[in-house]
Amino acid sequence: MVKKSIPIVDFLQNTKGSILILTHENPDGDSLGSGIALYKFLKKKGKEVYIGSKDGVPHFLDFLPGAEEVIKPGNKFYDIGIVVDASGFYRVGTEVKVGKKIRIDHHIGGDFYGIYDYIDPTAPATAVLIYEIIKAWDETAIDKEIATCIYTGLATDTGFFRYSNTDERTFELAKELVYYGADPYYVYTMFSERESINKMKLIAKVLDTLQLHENGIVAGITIFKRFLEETGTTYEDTEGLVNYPRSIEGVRVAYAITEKPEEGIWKVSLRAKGNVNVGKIAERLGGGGHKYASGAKIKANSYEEAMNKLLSAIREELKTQKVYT
Ligand SMILES: [Mn+2]
Repeated sequence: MVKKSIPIVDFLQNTKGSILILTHENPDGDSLGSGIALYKFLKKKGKEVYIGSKDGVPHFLDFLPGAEEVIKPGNKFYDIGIVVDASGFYRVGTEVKVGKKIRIDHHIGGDFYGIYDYIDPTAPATAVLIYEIIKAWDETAIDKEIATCIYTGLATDTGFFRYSNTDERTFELAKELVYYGADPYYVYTMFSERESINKMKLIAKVLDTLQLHENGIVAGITIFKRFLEETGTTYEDTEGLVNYPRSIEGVRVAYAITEKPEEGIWKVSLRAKGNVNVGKIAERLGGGGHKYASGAKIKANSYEEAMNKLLSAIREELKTQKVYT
């Protein structure tokens, strides 16, 4: 295989500056897996590098080798900031002091910082781009730990190889990562099968809010703040619940709407099944994301107002995309 020429590789090879890698807020497996993999690799290459996450490491990702080295970004200045798996530094969720900004990502659109950005919206996960960067530089540095982090990003962003972004290339990459030491059973059980009883109680409450709209094409759940208080859970435990309405037969668009009074907003997660682009629905609400997974924040004074805004955005976009025909 011919080695790809990637500008960010040259740049990082030649820099002596301090580097802060950043995940997006409420980091998922791809953001943290990608960030930690790059962090570990750059450290091996003798760079002064740090990995930061505003919200730390959630329980379901604390198995990632290197999770304990993740810091909360503070007031310190770093020469270079690299945001991974996010459409811009605004997604870090907190102010950071960095000189040069760089973005490594697979989201469509977003902010651009210059020629060292490495963005490919066709990649199933940002972890794939990290893998390409490492391979273009020195693939002998890939060890079991780095492979596990990259594999976690790839596996979680493809729903463990079930979503529509799963193709031949995804399995080829997974195969290489397993060769380098990633253990699919370990990653799956650590990520998916360490739930708390409290979370199960939260799921019961949330499923009780299930609603169908538009003759069953749209389904969604509501996560009220009081559910978290009543079950002793946190926002972290709401991750992935949107997959329940998505799993209903006939549903093409699924949503989860979460009450966040401390931010004065309702957070919406959207998932598509089949040929609907939910990224466009999120855009109508001022958010963004991918064709099959996206999100937005809705400002509203009541639940009814938030739902009206959400459902009209969905309706308008389903009309535009001719889903009703
Ligand atoms: Mn991702």
